[in-house]
Amino acid sequence: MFDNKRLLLIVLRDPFLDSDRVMPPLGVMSLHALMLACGVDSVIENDFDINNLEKYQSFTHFGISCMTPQRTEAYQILHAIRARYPGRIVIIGGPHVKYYLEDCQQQDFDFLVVGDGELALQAILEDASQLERVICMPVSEAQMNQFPIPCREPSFLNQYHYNIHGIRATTVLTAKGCPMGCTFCEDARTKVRIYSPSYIDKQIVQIKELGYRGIMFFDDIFTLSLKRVTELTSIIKKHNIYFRCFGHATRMTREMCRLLAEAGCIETGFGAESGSQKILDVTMKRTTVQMNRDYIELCNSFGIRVKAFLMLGLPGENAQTIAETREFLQFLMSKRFKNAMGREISNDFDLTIFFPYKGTSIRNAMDHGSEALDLFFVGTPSDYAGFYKGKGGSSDTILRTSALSSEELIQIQKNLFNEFKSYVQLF
Ligand code: B12
Ligand code: SF4
Repeated sequence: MFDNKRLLLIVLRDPFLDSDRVMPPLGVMSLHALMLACGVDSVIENDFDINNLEKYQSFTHFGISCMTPQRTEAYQILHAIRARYPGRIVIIGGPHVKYYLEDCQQQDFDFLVVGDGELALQAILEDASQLERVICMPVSEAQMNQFPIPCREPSFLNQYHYNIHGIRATTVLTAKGCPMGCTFCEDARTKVRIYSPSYIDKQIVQIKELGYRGIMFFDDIFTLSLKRVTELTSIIKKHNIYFRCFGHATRMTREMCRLLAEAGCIETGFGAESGSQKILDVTMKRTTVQMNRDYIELCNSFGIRVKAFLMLGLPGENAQTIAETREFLQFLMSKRFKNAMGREISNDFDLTIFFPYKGTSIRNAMDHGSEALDLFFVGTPSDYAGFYKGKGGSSDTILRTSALSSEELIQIQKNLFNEFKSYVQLF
């Protein structure tokens, strides 16, 4: 069925990031594992050489994985393959296709895969003759758990360098999707599908065998419920590892925090978003500033460091909301506590400037010219790469509010960074 098919899965570069060799591309690693299991001769390329296309002569299919800031390279590669190897099948998938479908359709891709890639790629490789150009084949939770675990070939994985408190670490997903409805997020209200204990266990075993002792659980929200955290921590505990995950202030409880700490959690990331209640209300985050402060206190009391993710430039940002965010950072960053290794450490934060991707409620409101929304474009979004955390903490800024210009937002971001990053005491 898959005879004589050779698939090149292309992971694009991120020239705008400090490094694109930190977190490995789990989506592509999953597709690669499935393709190999189907008998397709699949290869991952994360350093595509557009000036040496001879290298790729033997491939019959090219699958490009794309996030919105990478679209320019994706389209350049498409044009180069078309010119050099007419007739070969070129597919685009990944988060960019989901919300920028019209943009992708204007390009000459053979297939555009919206959302999950597993069944779609299998169908294309098997027999593409009857397929529509735009393919959407969602995977059920049962199917997801039948697929092979992501391929963590050491020569590939070891190109990515990530650590948690100095411990060599890599990533795992225990679930996909998020039930929350944050107005700035593309993943809002996406179906939650969870991986089975054995699927997760297999990955931890594999990762430990590769010599890693740290794991970053990359689920949108790891702390979805006490039941789930109980299940997950009972699996993790057996492996004697340290880990990091994402929490949510509306879900975190003392019991949950205790289970996390006992299983080796040494850090949680969480979307604090802003120190201003007015802004939190606009994001529909369903949190209060006090809940965010309690979250920090609770985690720290169990020796868990908190990395708070904050944004500037959300609707209605002004001098008052900035002052409240500054106060929140002061609270977060002045804390000192002992971690699991008995060392005195501080919390940490990221402070980016909001970039309104298509598919988010805020962007939809902006595109419909909502008068009530105090947020305005200062340029045309498609002219911007569209990253929010680039080199040296920079953000691609295309917004202003009625009170603050985009230049002022950038300056405030720099000032707060300079002021509070000096508080960081890591390990
Ligand atoms: C882990 C992660 C990262 C990691 C690793 C990225 C990577 N290469 O995988 C790091 C930290 C590097 C990262 C960086 C950024 N990220 Co990110 N990231 C995520 C996160 C949290 C999980 C991604 C993941 O592993 N998902 C699980 C896998 C299984 O799913 P997947 O990757 O989507 O792949 C599936 C399908 O998309 C599809 N598919 C993917 N590729 C292909 C290719 C083909 C050929 C086919 C057929 C199908 C297909 O099949 C896969 C399996 O089902 C998502 C949010 C989310 N929950 O998805 C955001 C997310 C993808 N990131 C996002 C953004 C904005 C960024 C940054 C721009 C942020 C910044 N710094 O400014 C950068 C840009 C990096 C870049 N590559 O351009 C946005 C993307 C928005 C968009 N329109 O593109 C998301 C959706 C977050 C959000 N809610 O806004 N990110
Ligand atoms: S920001 Fe986080 S909690 Fe909110 S919808 Fe997105 S993934 Fe879910």
